Amino acid sequence: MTSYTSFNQPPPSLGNQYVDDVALRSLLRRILPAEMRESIESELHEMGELAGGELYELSLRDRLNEPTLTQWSPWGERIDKIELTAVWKRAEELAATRGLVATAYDSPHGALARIHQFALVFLFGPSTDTYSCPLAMTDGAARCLLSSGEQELVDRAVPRLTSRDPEKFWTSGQWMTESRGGSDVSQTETTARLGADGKWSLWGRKWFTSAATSQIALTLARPEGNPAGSRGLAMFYVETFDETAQRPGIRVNRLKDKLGTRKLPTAELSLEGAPAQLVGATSRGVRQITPMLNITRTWNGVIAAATLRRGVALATNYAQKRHAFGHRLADKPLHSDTLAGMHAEAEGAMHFAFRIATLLGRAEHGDDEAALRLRVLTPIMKLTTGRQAVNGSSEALEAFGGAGYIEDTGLPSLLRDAQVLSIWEGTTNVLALDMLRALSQQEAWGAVEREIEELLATPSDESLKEAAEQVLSATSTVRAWIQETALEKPEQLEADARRAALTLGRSLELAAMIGHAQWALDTESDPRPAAVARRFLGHGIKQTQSLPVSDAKHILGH
Ligand code: MFK
Repeated sequence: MTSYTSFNQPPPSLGNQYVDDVALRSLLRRILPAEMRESIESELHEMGELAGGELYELSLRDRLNEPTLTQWSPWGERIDKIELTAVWKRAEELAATRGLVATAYDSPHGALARIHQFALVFLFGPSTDTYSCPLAMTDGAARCLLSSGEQELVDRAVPRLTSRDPEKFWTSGQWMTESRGGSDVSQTETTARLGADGKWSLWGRKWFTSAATSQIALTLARPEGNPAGSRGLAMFYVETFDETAQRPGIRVNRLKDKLGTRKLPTAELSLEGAPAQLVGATSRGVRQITPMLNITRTWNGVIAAATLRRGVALATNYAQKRHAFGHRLADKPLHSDTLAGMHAEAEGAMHFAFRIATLLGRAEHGDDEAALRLRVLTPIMKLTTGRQAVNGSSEALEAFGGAGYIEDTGLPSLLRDAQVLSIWEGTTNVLALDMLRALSQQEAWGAVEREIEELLATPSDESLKEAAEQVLSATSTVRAWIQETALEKPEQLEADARRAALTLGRSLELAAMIGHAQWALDTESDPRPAAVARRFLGHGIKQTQSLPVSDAKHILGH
């Protein structure tokens, strides 16, 4: 008689996500002073335990639950109530008590506070069904308000945005996207009206508002009478609930039906006289909101790296259990080769994201050189890691064969959730163009070159020396190309922007890996990071530099 229970596949499991992550721990040993590392070690350990244990298990159990919007009470009152999922409720509480935002603002570790914070985020993110989204915006809003110098608003909101008390903690939305706007924010149609009482109200429609349960939002609107275009926009602060817990002048029209991030309530809103406070001047609001964009883009990169790490952790664990063709998958050369490649991509992304976190911390503590570097490097990091997360998550699913395609393994959400990382906060192409704008500023190339020099240091290992030469060659080729083409063929330059950005992004990742690998060899006699860097180089850092615009036109029949 056939037994239907004779064969079953072993599911992947996760251990403590801090303890198991040799790459993260190696990085932290290099970039944090020993005393600081020891002082935060127990926090990281506890977060690693939550991420691999309670939160991961809860997210699997709660897989089918999604947020719901109830627009009307049974008695005909418009209520627009959004009910969150179990993981989000738990994540909200933990985010406050564990200081996922607060650590960046109240840590005693100065410029290194950002590393402390993002190490926690890196562990927390992949087990919390994209709760990183409201936290990223909250961090961005705190930074943006602090930069604005609007003391009354700072006093009112920042202590809540950075609170460790779940009862006081507020999150923020970032309402930028409109149906005509999208990436082109200059087409924003929402207007701001100044009443006779000297108070502003907002009128219009916001098309994608992530985490629509947030207590405040920063948004863009055009003060009545201002000219068209992005310079005619101003930035506003909105409190989304009044003292009776109603949404003042804000209607939630529906929650988006998205490919992924389905636990994240992303709403379409109508603003029908929503009370708002102007932040800064009555124009140039895009510039005013950029501190928020730069923080959320940094979070995006850290989460992209963490997503890659989660795929690698699950696939590596599974390969140790699953037998096929008479062997464990982990002992099959081709599968091991694929896994090693996934580790290399994940670690490249991690090094780049944490490097941006390092520079962010320095810039926030008055280092102008770090700020100069960040202006060019943040979009490059965001777009490079975003693409890696999509490709790497696809690879992670494939490492499970058919099981990776089955919903109740919980695996497909890795890929679906990763896809947003190259879309929101500026698509790959929008950020590549932003990089070109940043690189056109005087001093920008100098900043990139000084960054690469600092990352590479002076490798003495032969293979790392060779890799460093490839980094220098790739970046100087891109520089020469951009500078020549900008003058002679601007249309061609625009068409090549993504390729140039990805070459720079991968070169910067490799540079960071080389510097780290040499340190690991010298101080810990650890050859692993050098092997990882060589593997990453083996995947290639240079994109084809230029493909003729004329060919693209022929192909598209223009
Ligand atoms: C897991 C992590 C989760 C993350 C949270 C996700 C939440 C999701 C919420 C969203 O998705 S919100 C929507 C996000 N939308 C975007 O990111 C818009 C994408 N478009 C761009 O980024 C455009 O480049 C941009 C709208 C900024 C272009 O604006 P403009 O006004 O058409 O162009 P311009 O002239 O380049 O920029 C205006 C000013 O800002 C200029 O300064 P000046 O006025 O002094 O000349 C720029 O130099 C400055 N600027 C632009 N980008 C900057 C910046 N300054 C610093 N940093 C930047 N990144």
